[in-house]
Amino acid sequence: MSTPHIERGVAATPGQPTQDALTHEELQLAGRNHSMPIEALQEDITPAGLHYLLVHFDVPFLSAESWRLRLGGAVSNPLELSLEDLKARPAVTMPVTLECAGNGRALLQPRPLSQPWTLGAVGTAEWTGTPLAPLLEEAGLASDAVELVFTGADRGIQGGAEEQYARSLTVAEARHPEVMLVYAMNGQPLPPQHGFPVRLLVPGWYGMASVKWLTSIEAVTSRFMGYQQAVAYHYLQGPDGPGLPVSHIRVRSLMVPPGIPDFFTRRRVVDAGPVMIRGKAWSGHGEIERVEVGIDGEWMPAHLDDPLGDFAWRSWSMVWVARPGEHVLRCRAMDSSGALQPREQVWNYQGMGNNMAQRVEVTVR
Ligand SMILES: Nc1nc2c(c(=O)[nH]1)N[C@H]1C(S)=C(S)[C@@H](COP(=O)(O)O)O[C@H]1N2
Ligand SMILES: [Mo]
Repeated sequence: MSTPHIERGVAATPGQPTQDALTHEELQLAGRNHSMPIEALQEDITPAGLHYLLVHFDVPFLSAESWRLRLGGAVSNPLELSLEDLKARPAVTMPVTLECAGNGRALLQPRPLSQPWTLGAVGTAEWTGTPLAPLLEEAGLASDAVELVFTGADRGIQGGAEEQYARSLTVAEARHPEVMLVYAMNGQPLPPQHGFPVRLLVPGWYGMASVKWLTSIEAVTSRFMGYQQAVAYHYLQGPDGPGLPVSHIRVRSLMVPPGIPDFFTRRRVVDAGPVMIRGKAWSGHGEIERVEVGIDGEWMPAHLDDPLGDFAWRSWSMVWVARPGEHVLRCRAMDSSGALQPREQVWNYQGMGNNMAQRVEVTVR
């Protein structure tokens, strides 16, 4: 692990690591973009209002009537679709866990300056929409098309570049059957902040791939180099890239902190005796195969419930007989690729893919 260069007492530069107190800029982002309250992990489906939220620029308020999706570029048959056109197509409803690639960023030392997530940048909604692959088929991708660029209606400046929010997928990635254009969340039209009227949903990938307020899909014949694709969302050791791109969600588990919280510190207080520890585990690299709970450093297997879906978190539980005193609870999951959550996180410059085993300090009385 390389030790990053830290500057103190200078104006905040996004992406720069810091050990200073939370900055005004981070507070501003934290107020706009909220976590899922961690106790909502007890629900299989996260109510829309409790689902985490991340908006880079401003929420665009779009009209369902005048909204159109253009599918063009390197295609033989460009399409222009209304919301009614999409709703008339075959519909699929699926529970999908979304997690922000920056989840856990604020726990890193030093802290990369950006949205300062602790652990709650995750949620699982039931999304309804229509699969993308048949639409690509209808549009007739040119034989030299290599990627599809998905562009949202929101615009802003990041890293000095003024752009619409846009991300790409390779043709092969975009053709996966689970990739959808979704127009409903938990049975209701998408709320404005979650992409009304239509967003892309890329199950198994970190959230940045699921472009909200989608207005255009363009087939391109060379790799897309937009900011959100080529600069942001990379595993880097310093400001100069390129580094590996962030894509699928790394295996992670979280528990509902037991007992009751202290208001200010959120430290937990639990009564002695049997305590049911529960939580969720998920991965974009395969099924969850094992969850372990660590009590003061001793790891024990948790019970796994049946999976909720191929791209949704899985419930787990374990009974802990709590004895009076101070305790540290942790949890970690392993997926079918063999990946296991680390006990300590390897630092990276943008604070991406932090899946360190959660730590919950508990006082048993
Ligand atoms: N158009 C657009 N799409 C976007 C974003 C955005 O700012 N603009 N944020 C992305 C990121 S980084 C994440 S983590 C998810 C968050 O989705 P949610 O707010 O519905 O939870 O949306 C992604 N799609
Ligand atoms: Mo994100």
